[in-house]
This record gives sequence, structure tokens and C-alpha cells, in this order.
Amino acid sequence: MAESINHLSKEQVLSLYLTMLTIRRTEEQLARSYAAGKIPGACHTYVGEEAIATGVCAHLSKEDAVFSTHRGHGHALAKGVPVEELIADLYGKVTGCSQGRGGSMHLFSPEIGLMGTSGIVGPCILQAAGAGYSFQLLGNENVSVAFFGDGGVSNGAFHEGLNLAAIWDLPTIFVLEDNQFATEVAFTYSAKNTDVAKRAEGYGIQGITVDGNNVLEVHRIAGEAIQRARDGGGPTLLDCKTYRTRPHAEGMRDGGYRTVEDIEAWKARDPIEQLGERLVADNVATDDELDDAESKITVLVENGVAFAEESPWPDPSTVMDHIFSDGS
Ligand SMILES: Cc1ncc(C[n+]2csc(CCOP(=O)(O)OP(=O)(O)O)c2C)c(N)n1
Ligand SMILES: [Mg+2]
Repeated sequence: MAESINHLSKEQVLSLYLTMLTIRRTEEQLARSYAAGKIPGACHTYVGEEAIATGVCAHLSKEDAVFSTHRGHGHALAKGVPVEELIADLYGKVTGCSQGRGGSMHLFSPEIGLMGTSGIVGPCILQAAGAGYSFQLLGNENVSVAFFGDGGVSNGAFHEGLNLAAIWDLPTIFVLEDNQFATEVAFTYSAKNTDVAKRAEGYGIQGITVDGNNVLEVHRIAGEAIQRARDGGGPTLLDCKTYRTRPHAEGMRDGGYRTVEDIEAWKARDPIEQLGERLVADNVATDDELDDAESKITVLVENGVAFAEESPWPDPSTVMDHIFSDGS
């Protein structure tokens, strides 16, 4: 058996595989839970895009800060939120990572550096720049990361955040998840130039186009960008090309704005299957090892659902907690 693949040891690459599979199986479960009426509010899954959160977050510690979007379950899991705490939060239960107050779009767990997913498109870019400024002032080597979609790059926050990070050499990584649609609006309609990596040059920073369905590539390029930021080399824009293979949100239609052929073509480039096939072809892992990973994740997700089901609702008397600060 081979003990490495590209720049990674077998252990590292299996860990990436497990993270992607954890996100995928959790998302599939959340879709079933949503259909069963267990999840109040919207539920945007990350199916098809798992390689990006996985490849980037593999380089982060809990001291590094992540800011994300309405499609943030994958970022939360890759940053270290336990599966059961994620599912419990979507169920609105007190054992959730945000005590059941966040739900699908507003997950937060600052103790591990998940500074918030958000239903507002764009501002996470500014928040990440702000965190980068804090780290710079504190003089540590932490980095901040903003994950955002193609719908975010025509928002003023994109310009302000990138410009600020550029002029102050902030340790901030801007990770565009270009899945080619903002809800049902094609990126080719909302932007004349969809080659967003090229826009980085206008800010005086490096922009790199990344195959967002190839976790090995995401991991390598993100690793270099993050190390550069830790070393004082400033921000990088990663333009990750990908595709979501489920509807924009659960319960929404998925026709009329994209073709079945396109969806099927992208499914054939599935990030998890691609890596699995490569691992077996390169003798890094056996089919049995991948089956073991599948069984392990199945149990993890089943336990997560049982945990969420059995957990209590928040006490109604605490409804005003965490809303106002007394300033202390
Ligand atoms: C400031 C703002 N404008 C509009 C919306 C409505 N909205 C919710 S999701 C979405 C599309 C976002 O697309 P994108 O950024 O590409 O992320 P994706 O859903 O593709 O991951 C929009 C426009 C919003 N939430 N916030
Ligand atoms: Mg999009």
C-alpha cells in the first residue's frame, strides 16, 4: 500500500475523506429531517461543495476565525462543530452548538473559531477582514477566513473587504464558492466577468482559480495561502469553482434555471467519489477501508439525530438571554 498521495500522508488524506463524508451524510440526513418537518426555518445544504470547507479548514486551529454564509453547515462541521450539536441546533434544541438559537443559517461556536454563519449575503467578508485586523493588532499568527458565494461578489462588502485587507496586509483568506448560481440567478447574468480570481489584481493581492471539487487541490492551495498570511504576507482570494447538486434550499424547486444535464455532469465530478476512486487507484486505501469510513459516519449521523430528538427545547424563560449586553 502507498503511504502518501500528492503532498499528503495517508492519515491526512483519509481525514479529508472522512470530513467530506461527514458533511455529505449529515446534509442528506438534514434534508430528510427537513422533509419530515423537524427543522424550523430554511435549510441550505452544501452537497457537492464539501471539498472547499474541508480543504481550507484542515489548516485552521480553533484560534483561527471563520465567517460564513447561509450555506454554512459544511463550514461548521469542518471547523469542528460535532455532528450532534449541529443537528440539535437545526432542530432548535438547547444542546445545539448555538443552544438552539442559531438554526441552519446562524450557527456560531466562537470557542472553536466558528464566528458565525449568516443569512445576510456579503458582510462575512467584512467581518473576516475585521478579525484579520484584530489578529494583526494582537501580533499573533492567527488567520481569518471568509467563505462566500458568487452572489456575494457584486455586493459592496466584497470591494470594501478586499481593499481593506489588501492595503493593511491583513491575514485574511477570501474563499469564493462559485457554484454558478445565486438562488436561481446565473453568475453569468449577475457578473460580466465571472473570472473572479482576476479581480484580485485590481486590489493588489493574489487571486487563484481553484478546482473546488478537488479536495487535494483545495488543500494544497489553501495551505500555501494560509501560511503566507500567517507569515505576514497578506490576504489571498481563492476562486473555487464548484456546483451545488441539490436545490438552493430544501423544499425548493430545482428546475427552470438549470438543466438536468448540467446537474448530472457535475454529479459525475463528485468530490467525495473522485477522492475515493483516486485513493483506491493509487493503492492508498482499500475499498474495505472506505466502507469502514462509511459505516462509521452512518453511526455518527444516526447518533446525532437521536441526540437531537431526545434533547430538550430551550427554556422559554431564557428567550431574552444573549440579546443585550450589560457591558461587563
Ligand atoms: C444582503 C442579502 N441580499 C439578498 C439575500 C437573499 N438571498 C439569500 S441566499 C441568496 C443567494 C446567495 O447566492 P450565493 O452568494 O451565490 O450563495 P449560494 O446560495 O449559491 O451558496 C440571496 C440573494 C440575502 N440573504 N442577503
Ligand atoms: Mg452561488
